[in-house]
Amino acid sequence: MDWMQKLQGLAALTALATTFLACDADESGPNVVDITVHDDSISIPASLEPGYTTFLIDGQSEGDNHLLFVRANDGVSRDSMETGIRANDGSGDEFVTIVGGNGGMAKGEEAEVTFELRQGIYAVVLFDEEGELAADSYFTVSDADDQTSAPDSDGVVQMGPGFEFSVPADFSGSGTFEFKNVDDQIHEGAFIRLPDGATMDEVGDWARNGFQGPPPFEPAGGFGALDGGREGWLTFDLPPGDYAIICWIPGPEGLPHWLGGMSASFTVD
Ligand SMILES: [Cu+2]
Repeated sequence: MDWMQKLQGLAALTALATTFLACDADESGPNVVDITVHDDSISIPASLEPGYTTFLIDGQSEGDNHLLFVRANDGVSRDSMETGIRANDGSGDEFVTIVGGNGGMAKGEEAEVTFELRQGIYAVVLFDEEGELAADSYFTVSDADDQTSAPDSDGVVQMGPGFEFSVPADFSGSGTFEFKNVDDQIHEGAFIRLPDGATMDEVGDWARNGFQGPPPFEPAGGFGALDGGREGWLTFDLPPGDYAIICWIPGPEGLPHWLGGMSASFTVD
């Protein structure tokens, strides 16, 4: 083999390697991070890579295991963000963007949610049933190269415009769905399961009466809050039953958006 053949061989190998690398980058999918929710703390790595990130959330709190992820807006320090979050009076809202989370779920349940992280300072926050701050953890996202890609999706659950969900016709209680907030305000896509015979009217009465007493439904996960214009993905597999996807975010007069129409019922056979 002369040097010309060797060079051609090398060029072919390089082309092959480049193709493989391109495929890899294309099919890399999201980074994966494990999180455990405890009663008064949240276990999460202190530093993460940027890009699409799947959080596998292990709910070990006696409460709702309902996490909210926020990113400090550019120029906001970690201290300012922490002070705003711990005040828990809405004063910190201007410091952060709400980038995702999971719907409430019972102890022992797990959630799989995906959204995009970019360089910056983040917090993950847990509230108890009374809306008090139960735990907050902070992490940074580095400026490493983003090698990830978005997860494969079975369809899109659109939130908004206004108090409205658009759910795909084949939405049947399992798969990976993109949750896309096309509105200019915050929404969420929480799942609730209605026990046999329970109705959404009863859930509505419970909410209008100030959320007194045990809720007439079971929390069943779903996608947590997202600021307007953002998206995330939820991978889920629900047991058979009657469900609704609803938005609990308070609207006019403090009543949740779903009482203004932001709910959709579905059945898992
Ligand atoms: Cu909403």
